[in-house]
Amino acid sequence: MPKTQYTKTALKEAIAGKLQRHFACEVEDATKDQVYEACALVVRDALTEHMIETQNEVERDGERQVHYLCMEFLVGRSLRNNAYNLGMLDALTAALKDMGFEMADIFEEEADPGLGNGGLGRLAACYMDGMATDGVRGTGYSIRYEHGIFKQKIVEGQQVELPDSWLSTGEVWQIPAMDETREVKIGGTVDTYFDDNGKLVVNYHDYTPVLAVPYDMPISGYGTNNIARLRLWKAQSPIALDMKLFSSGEYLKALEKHALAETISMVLYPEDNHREGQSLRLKQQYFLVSATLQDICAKHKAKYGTLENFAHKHVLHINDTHPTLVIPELMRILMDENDMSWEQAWNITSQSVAYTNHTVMPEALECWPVSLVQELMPRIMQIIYEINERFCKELWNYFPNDFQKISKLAIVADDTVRMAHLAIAGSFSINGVSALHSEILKERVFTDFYKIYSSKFCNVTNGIAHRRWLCEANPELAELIESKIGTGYRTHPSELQVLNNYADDKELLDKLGEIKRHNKQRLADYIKEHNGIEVNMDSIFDVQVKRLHEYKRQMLNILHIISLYHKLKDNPDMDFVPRTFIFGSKAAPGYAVAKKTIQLINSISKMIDNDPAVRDKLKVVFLEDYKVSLAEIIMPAAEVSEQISIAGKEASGTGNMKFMMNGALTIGTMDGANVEICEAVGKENIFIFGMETPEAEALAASGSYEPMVIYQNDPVIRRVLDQMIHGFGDGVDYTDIANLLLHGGNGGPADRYMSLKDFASYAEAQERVSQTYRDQDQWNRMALINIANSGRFAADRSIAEYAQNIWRVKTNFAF
Ligand code: GPW
Repeated sequence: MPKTQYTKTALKEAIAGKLQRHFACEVEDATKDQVYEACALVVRDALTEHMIETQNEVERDGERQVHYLCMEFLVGRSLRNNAYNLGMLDALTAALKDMGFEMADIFEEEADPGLGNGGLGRLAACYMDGMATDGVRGTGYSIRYEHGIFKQKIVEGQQVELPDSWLSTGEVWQIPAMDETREVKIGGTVDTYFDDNGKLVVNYHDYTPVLAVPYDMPISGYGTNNIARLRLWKAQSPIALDMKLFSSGEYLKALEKHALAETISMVLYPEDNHREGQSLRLKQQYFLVSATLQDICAKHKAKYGTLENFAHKHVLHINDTHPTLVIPELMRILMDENDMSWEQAWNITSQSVAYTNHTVMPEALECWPVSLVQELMPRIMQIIYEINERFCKELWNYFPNDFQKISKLAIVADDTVRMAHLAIAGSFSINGVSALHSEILKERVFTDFYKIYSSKFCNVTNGIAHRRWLCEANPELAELIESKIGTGYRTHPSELQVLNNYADDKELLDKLGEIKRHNKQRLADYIKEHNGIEVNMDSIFDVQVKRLHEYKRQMLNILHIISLYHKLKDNPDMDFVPRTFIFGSKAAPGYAVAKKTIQLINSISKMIDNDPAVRDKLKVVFLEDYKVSLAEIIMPAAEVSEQISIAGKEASGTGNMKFMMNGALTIGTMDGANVEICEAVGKENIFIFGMETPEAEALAASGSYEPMVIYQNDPVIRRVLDQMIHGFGDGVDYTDIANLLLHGGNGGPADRYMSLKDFASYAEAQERVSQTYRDQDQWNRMALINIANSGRFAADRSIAEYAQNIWRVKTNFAF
């Protein structure tokens, strides 16, 4: 437990002190942003103290450490989270109240650090929380993007991207460690030879040096002083070198190199589940990997004098293939800088790296042109070639004479480097992120690799930071839970199961309904303020928030909404359970269909809101700029959670877990972690619909799917699509979307993700949702069962599994 106790009086004094010293002002004159900063500084003092203690301990006991590399960490706001974890939230709230401020207003001052796109980045952040809490010695590594994910504005129904600047309020949580600055070499040429003593010599020429400056964010855990450190690298140009070039007259070259260096950490690529193949992105990847490994190796050598025991002391965990260059980069450091043989270096490398795959979408599997890798990191390309050569020889033993198979599995082929193949060849563990996804990896995506390396494959189902997503985001619900089962679930989330005993406790169920209503009201107020739409508090709050992607099938939801609109238009007085459909989603700026889908949602929203015949029963709201802090308002207010991807494509999903934990009921396909949610709550407490994976895959493979036939035979669908062609009264033409569904386009088949095929089953499940909602006792009972069985989706549990089964490090978590 944390040793320090924080009293209101002590905090007031500390905050006043910070205000004086940092802003030269008294509490009475302080603005909200100054108070935020002062609070952050007070909290930070506690964190840095703990971080030093944790670092000293790691240094002292020399136990195996986990290094978690990820191009994204969507950490969310820090002030409330740290205050909660340190056990000072109540005292801080009271202190601020005394000083004349509302805690919630002060939290609002903090910008949401958007250093990620969606699920992948948020997962990494949840895992930092889990590592800190479980007592795992973990460090996260990423890039300190100056601009995170863009800020989304909706202008005339369309997404407009604005740059996001988070550093002004985010900097306070970062402690620079200038003395641990590293240099990364980009580009140039390299020559290698063996000298007279048989020693490998590698010479670099004309490369661009880029400084990697570390900024450390201390990530607190709950009920512990253990800190997980998030090290963010900032790219900087080495000024001194530029000056030399300036004086020798190479003015342009100096400027160019300077600019190149600094752009590396300028912006996060906004594509989710998609590779763009930009050269700057590859530079970012190598920058992250090289700086991180140099850092780890330098410290290791300082302690042990050798890297021979590296694999005993470190795990390099790569979050998807984006940091796969750790494999050749570690080989480079071991061989070129530490005189190891290939064999020794390979043993160490392949015993240090563990890889998590997060997608089966072919367009997201990374491949880099050999020419680009060659140009940007020539020595790394040499090493990859050699890895490939040896790997193909190994494959030959398994598949003798099968040239076709070997070229299919090779790391380098058709002038591209296949990052997933490199990751599999160079790691000791490969895992998927839900039971279903891990099976699909073994059986379909990496079938032949699985034949060779079956023992390397495993599963760790994703988990979420339940303290952030339940205790902090939904304090009223947490209080209710704690009044029944105590606070043990905060560190032993499986204790939530005790709530199953209250499934028939009418008083508790009513209370649950009341709390949901409060949270709905908060969201309704937000919607009123931001969208100018008045929502019906008695309607079902039905939510789909996630990145916009065709495979996630926001389109299926939309088609169904249009069909409900028609139903109501035909029969305005029908007995209809009112529904508010809420969307929140960013589209990659270059993803035209996704952007048009956002526009479509907004066109429908407007049409319905302008129609007095339906607008009290049906409503569509598109919430602008979906992000972590907005999700913290949405999750507690949701009643229906839309998890409707086509089966077999969503690796796991994590929003599904956040909703469930807040008592929303899932309408979903048997995809990703939905399968395990269904197993946890039982089929009677979830609304499952649609094709399952084998059926969906068989139909896609057969090439016999014809959405046109469905259009011709199903009058409901026909009317929906006809309306899409005719438009929604605002002059925007959606024929292109209708065509994509009926005829295909962009090189893809008609209705690639089979929304029409699953439509009838989805509509039927939605009808069950409405009928169930009529019985509020029954609904609340189902909500309770969802909450009670959500404990297994806590990140603490996932981290404990990684620690036990993959990393082989100790954890405090008790299963
Ligand atoms: F393509 N995921 C994501 F695998 O949010 F890299 N962005 C990504 O770029 C990728 C995956 C990548 C998501 C998955 O789509 C989601 O199903 C999963 O729950 C999440 O990663 C965390 O594992």
